[in-house]
Amino acid sequence: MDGTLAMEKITDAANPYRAGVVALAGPPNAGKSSIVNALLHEHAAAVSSKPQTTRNAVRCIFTTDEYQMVIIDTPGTHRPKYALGEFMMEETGRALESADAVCFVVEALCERAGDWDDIYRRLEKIRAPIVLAVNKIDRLRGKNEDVFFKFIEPIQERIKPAFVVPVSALDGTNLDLLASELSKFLPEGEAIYPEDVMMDATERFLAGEIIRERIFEATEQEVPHSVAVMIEEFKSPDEYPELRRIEARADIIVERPGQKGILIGRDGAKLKSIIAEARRVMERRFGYPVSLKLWVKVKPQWRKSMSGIRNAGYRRA
Ligand SMILES: Nc1nc2c(ncn2[C@@H]2O[C@H](COP(=O)(O)OP(=O)(O)OP(=O)(O)O)[C@@H](O)[C@H]2O)c(=O)[nH]1
Ligand SMILES: [Mg+2]
Repeated sequence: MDGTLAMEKITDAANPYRAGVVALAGPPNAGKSSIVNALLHEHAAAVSSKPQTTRNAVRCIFTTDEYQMVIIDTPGTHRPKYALGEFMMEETGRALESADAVCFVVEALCERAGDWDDIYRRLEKIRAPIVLAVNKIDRLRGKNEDVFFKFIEPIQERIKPAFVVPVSALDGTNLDLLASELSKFLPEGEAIYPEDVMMDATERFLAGEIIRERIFEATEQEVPHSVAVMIEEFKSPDEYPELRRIEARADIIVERPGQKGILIGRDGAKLKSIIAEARRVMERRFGYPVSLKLWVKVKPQWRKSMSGIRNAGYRRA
């Protein structure tokens, strides 16, 4: 018998493959989606400088030779004001319940850390182990380490994390360490998804997220939060080989005529630049030229009622 082969088998038995679910949770704007994207080396989840960018629990898949981690990127935990916020918090709640481990992501030295009581109460109900990821540490360069330890002390006391990792989604600091610490909590088992699958989401959904992300970055105050994107048509050459490009058409829903005016801009300039940006991102993501048509429609108070949010595409997957 070949000695090397026998050795490999023994090693495999000692390090069985692991597969399971990690939920990434935390306050809005902490950088959860950015961490997912940095881990996957792909612009998978929507990211913006505005809080409450993520609205659905999005399953992303990180596969290595040793484990497959299904990372659920969740909407940032906040006290909902409207039906849309309630939907978002249900998404986060279900993700937390289904997780083998929770990665609690906070922004280093965040000034709102005193307001996280609701989040702590949620985490206290969870049985899964918690890893604390303190993100944006690139901003701490040159600062005294004591500031960092003073910041994390009350968080540690409250959630009793199994491990604390200072990370930066921006420059990649400690992301490997974070993934390997989280992987230790995954149960033994076969991979759930094929190894080349990076997200459990349709291209149609991703297209909507890309457009919404561009709108979040291009608008201010209430406007981004009042926007929903509904993909009305999405035809890809993968499905329609006679096409040479992706043909997508979407409605942008806003709550007030004034918001429609802002999104369209003078002579349509704002909408044109949103279309150009979204096309650029979609072309890179999907690997085809993209024709994109957007219409802005007003649906008063859509995010304030269950029927409103359902009609805007927010329903339980
Ligand atoms: N300096 C710095 N900025 C970061 C880092 N990670 C994320 N950001 C920025 O923080 C902002 C929020 O990032 P997101 O990834 O959208 O945050 P999120 O936690 O997913 O937010 P919600 O989806 O709203 O809950 C964006 O402007 C990011 O570019 C980091 O490590 N360093
Ligand atoms: Mg997010």
